[in-house]
Amino acid sequence: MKLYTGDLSPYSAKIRMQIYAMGIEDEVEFQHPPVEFVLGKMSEVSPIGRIPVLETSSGLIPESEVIAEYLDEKFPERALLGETPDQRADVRVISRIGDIYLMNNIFLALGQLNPETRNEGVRDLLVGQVARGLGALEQHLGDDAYAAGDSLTRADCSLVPALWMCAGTVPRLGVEEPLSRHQRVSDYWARIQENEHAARVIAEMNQGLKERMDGTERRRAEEMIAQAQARDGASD
Ligand SMILES: N[C@@H](CCC(=O)N[C@@H](CS)C(=O)NCC(=O)O)C(=O)O
Repeated sequence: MKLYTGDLSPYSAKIRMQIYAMGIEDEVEFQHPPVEFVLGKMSEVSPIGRIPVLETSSGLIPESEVIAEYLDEKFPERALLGETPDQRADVRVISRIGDIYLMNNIFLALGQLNPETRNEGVRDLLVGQVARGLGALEQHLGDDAYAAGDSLTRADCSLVPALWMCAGTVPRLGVEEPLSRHQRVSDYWARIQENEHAARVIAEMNQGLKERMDGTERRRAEEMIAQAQARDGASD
């Protein structure tokens, strides 16, 4: 299998963390997304047009949560969904908080990062939704070492990139860092960063952010486009 993934992509980081924690790195090859992604034409490859995408022998699977379920079903002895129906429900709820109420709203707010062009109404609406999601998470987290019990589950894989964005991206919108208002969430965030798989994807996202800021990502994209044009030219 191949996973189309980007270091900076939090939804991809969620799947990479699951793969690391399941110990199935030998089963999945990581690849930069194809040139269509760079050209804003990823929907020509995968209709939803976003990463991560998992390529299997039968085709392409988009959507991180669907990929996560697929990997758990493919390697059931290593699944990270929890032991009982109640624990699995808990894992799913926390994962949805990470994906839908935190990451999705922060993604929508990315267009408001530039203070020169920022629409504060849009920013406040979305940051308000993130605050509401964190309030819900505060009530769902316990004092266990991990998000849904005493072992690592997919809830942690979704929360790590989501909280990384809350801690690092939200303040770049010109608002206060939102985690510190929630004691359990803050304590969890401090704890989970000590986990080896969490630390690994956090380092990868930080590297991806550095490469975006210092132009490395843009140069890589330009090279991919030039190579694709050369290939197209050669096949004419
Ligand atoms: N719901 C999707 C969201 C994926 C997503 O938004 N991916 C971002 C990168 S982290 C992306 O591909 N953005 C490109 C775009 O929006 O065109 C999932 O869970 O996989």
